[in-house]
Amino acid sequence: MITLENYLDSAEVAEDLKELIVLISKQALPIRNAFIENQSYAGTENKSGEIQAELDVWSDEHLINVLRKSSLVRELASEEQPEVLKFDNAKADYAVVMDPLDGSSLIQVNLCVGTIIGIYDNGRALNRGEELTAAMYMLYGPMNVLVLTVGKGVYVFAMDGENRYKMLDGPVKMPEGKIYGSGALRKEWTLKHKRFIEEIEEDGGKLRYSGSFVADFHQILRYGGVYCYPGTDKKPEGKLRLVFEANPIGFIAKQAGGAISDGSTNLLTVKPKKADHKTPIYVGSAGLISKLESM
Ligand code: AHM
Ligand code: MG
Repeated sequence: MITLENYLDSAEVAEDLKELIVLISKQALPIRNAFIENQSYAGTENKSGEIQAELDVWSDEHLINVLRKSSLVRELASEEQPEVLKFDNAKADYAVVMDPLDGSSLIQVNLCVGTIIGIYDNGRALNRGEELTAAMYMLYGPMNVLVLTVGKGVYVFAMDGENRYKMLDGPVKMPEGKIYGSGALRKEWTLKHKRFIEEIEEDGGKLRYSGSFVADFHQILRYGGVYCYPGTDKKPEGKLRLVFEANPIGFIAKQAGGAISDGSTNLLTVKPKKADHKTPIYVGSAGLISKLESM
């Protein structure tokens, strides 16, 4: 049995980075335990104008407090915060970007949701995705699963009854597959997006879209295919965010042999203009992404 800690030692990760990753991984349990108590909507909006669920707010505050107290983090950018937070107690040079609870509208219907995290080692939160030091997500589904890369391949862990993570699998190789899911209304899709999806369907593609990016991506990671949230004529930048969603997930996809794009450019090379920079997202099997980019 290989634990998360054993893996981080064997990957020769710096002690303070190991401490940070393990600390974040331990928050899966309190976050999950909070699901029953915090079911309603908080009545506030985040910077993207989305209504925040109580749980979005709770998970955000919980992670902010834990990370502030750790003294390991200099800057923190959260999907639920209007500005990048700066902590003056930092003894280390890590910056964290996070979506504290992705897919939170699905909690009430008991579908899978998760926490997305990216870690930079230069003390600044707004960087290109390719500069990430580590990226991970925790999925709250039938199992509590942790998917992690420290830039040395992608590893999957599952939580046991004692809040310890054991390795399930890795390094993970994303296959070329035919699962697809797309956000935005079909009637609003651009011609290029429509053609891309139709070609996947003609090739035997199978639709799987839950409304939780992190869970939908996890399926793509294991079975191959593509997750899309396209831009539309009305919203050319789409719905999802470069810093908190695209970059950590894209870094994991790349480490597993997949790719991420806005339809024409590798998103990991894009410098964020601001914390809530939105972008169309296509993430999945390398062959499908390169086909899209050449269309
Ligand atoms: P969230 O971070 O507030 O949960 O919003 C992002 C979510 C993604 O998880 C999901 O893929 C998308 O929004 C679903 O949007 P839609 O309902 O428009 O398909
Ligand atoms: Mg999200």
